[in-house]
Amino acid sequence: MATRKSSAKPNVSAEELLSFYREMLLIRRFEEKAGQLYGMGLIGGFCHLYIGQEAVVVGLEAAAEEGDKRVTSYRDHGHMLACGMDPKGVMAELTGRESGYSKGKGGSMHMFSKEKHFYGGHGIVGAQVPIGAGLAFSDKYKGNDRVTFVYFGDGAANQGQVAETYNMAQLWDLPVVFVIENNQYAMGTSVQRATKSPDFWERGAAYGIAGEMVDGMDVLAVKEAGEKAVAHCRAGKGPYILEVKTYRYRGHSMSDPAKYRTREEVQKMREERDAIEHVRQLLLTGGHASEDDLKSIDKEIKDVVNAAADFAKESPEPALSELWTDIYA
Ligand SMILES: Cc1ncc(C[n+]2csc(CCOP(=O)(O)OP(=O)(O)O)c2C)c(N)n1
Ligand SMILES: [Mg+2]
Repeated sequence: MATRKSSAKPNVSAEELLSFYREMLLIRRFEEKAGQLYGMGLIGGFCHLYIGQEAVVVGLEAAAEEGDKRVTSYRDHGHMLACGMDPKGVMAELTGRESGYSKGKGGSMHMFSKEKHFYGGHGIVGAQVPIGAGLAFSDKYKGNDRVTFVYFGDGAANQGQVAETYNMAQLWDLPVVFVIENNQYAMGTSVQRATKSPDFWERGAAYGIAGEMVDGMDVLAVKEAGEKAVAHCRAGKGPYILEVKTYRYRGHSMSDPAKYRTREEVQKMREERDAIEHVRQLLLTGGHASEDDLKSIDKEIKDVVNAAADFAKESPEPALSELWTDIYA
């Protein structure tokens, strides 16, 4: 913790720190609950948890404005919660219930909210990247100053469609922030085994795209970098690449025993770099909250998550007739 650049930043208000704490904790507790429900057989199919990466999306959402868009991969629960989607609707979708965001027919990887400008949830690695550029194109075409956040992983960053998208986005000055969530693994493949050019943000230089790397375990640093990126896009200067260095504590998905890394590696990140603990310490040492205040926030968040799980469990499964609705042919 001692090496964090922003720990001494005086400019963040107590209110903002508290909201970061709440938002990150909501994601973590929600994901822990999803893990439990998965273990109980209440969630089927794939389920990719976001635990460890909370500061990325919370920091960037703090830099977003109403009407900005977001699109991401299958590791998407945190993005949905951070942009304000209802935990009840998300949990109900995870458990395949009719009150879920996709009426129980999409599951963990396929949820959308037009109201919150959340465009999924994509199971095909990298597919969301050109889609995100398309969303940004629509805003540019309409002449508004909205920005699209496209989130993708270190594994996805090696794909050809990402390079093609960079080229077109820069050519057309599209207002898109490419957020590479570098959690250091793509399933069981570490970044070191996947590329000899591990500083993903630097690849933007080949297309003339500005960018930078940021500590993704520090929500304040993420927000600051996000604001810079967004200002660049809104000013009509085209895309921006943010490589956010982060870490996932759990396996790739619920079925991954994570044998490709040591327990000590994970433990070290949890103990020394945890983003929620970082903000907790800032709140306590800055005198913005007492241990009791934080305990009551924890309880409040647990209640929200338990209510979401109860709502999901009590909600019926989709009717059989739903098999024939919302399909193309
Ligand atoms: C086109 C494609 N290839 C392979 C897969 C299988 N797959 C799912 S996730 C994944 C790893 C992606 O890693 P990364 O982009 O780093 O994202 P993370 O899971 O770490 O968030 C792979 C290879 C897929 N879903 N789609
Ligand atoms: Mg990854």
